[in-house]
Amino acid sequence: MNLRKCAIIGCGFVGATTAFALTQSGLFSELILIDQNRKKALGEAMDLSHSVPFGKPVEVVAGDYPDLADCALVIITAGAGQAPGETRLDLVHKNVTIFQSIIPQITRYNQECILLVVSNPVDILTYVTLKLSGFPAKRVIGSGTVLDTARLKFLLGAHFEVDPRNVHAFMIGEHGDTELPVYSSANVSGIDFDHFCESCQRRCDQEVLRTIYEEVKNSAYQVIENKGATYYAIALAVLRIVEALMRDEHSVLTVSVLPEGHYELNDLCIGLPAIVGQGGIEKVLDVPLDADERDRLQKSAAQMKKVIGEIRW
Ligand code: 6V0
Repeated sequence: MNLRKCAIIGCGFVGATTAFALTQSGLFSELILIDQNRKKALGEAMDLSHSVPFGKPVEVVAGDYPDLADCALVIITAGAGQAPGETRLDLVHKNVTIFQSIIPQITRYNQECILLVVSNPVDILTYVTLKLSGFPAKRVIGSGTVLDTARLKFLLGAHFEVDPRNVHAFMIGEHGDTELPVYSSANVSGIDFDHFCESCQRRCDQEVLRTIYEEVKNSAYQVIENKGATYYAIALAVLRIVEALMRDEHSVLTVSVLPEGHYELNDLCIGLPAIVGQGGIEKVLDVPLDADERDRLQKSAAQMKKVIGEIRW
């Protein structure tokens, strides 16, 4: 396995922007781009290669599935995106069919890599990837609510007038309409919101927190309505997961994972805080939830189970 070699399958907005972020990162020496539209992969590989003299040394090539043989990491961003007004779950049948063609082609050449799923609906497609690949759960990861958590931190940081990196709060559950914020343990550098609000004298009641949550949940719809797709923030969310994996950082990220009884959940993939390192998922964390959060997580999981039940395998 070559730890300096990564592949991206799907070179649309998200795949190409992720490729750009990865070329800037210096994490890899070889980046393989695969797309069913070969010309798109070729064009992206050429454009990115021309940026190398300004950045970090990396060979970017348009490839095919045999090139995956020694890749340590395969990122999947192939598939239809949401059209304005479409939910992520509306994409399920189209993208499951695409994954049914992609996953066996990956596993034919590589049984040892980590699979990082970004395409939507990401929790369902992570589960589909787990089942179709037969890989151990720790090596099948979805981008989950990493992006949603960033949106939550951004909005809370803006409200509190504090660096969002000092806001500690998670979005968990489905990367979609049933996701939820974990406010019960949220804090700004160790200071819980109630105490922080006393000192900063800004209004921060349940109504404000609810509005911020609604804004997180509706962010993608708003961006898609305005510019047709979301890709910069997800590309850096993917880079963040990739850094945790390739640098063995043991970082806590809200990735889409297979819980094994955590929060009484089984046999689905869903966004939960987990420790991510070189082997993939090292541990799913049992972050304390209050009764309302527990209830909402169960409802989100029930929605995932319903969709999984409708998959045509
Ligand atoms: P896009 O720009 O339409 O790109 C999709 C690409 O996939 C195209 O280049 C296609 O040619 C290619 N493709 C389709 N089928 C195949 C196949 N069988 N094999 C290889 N390539 C194929 O979409 P965009 O890049 O905007 O979005 C890609 C996916 O990411 C969508 O499902 C989005 O919904 C999803 N996103 C996930 C996010 C997350 O947080 N997880 C965030 C944003 C988008």
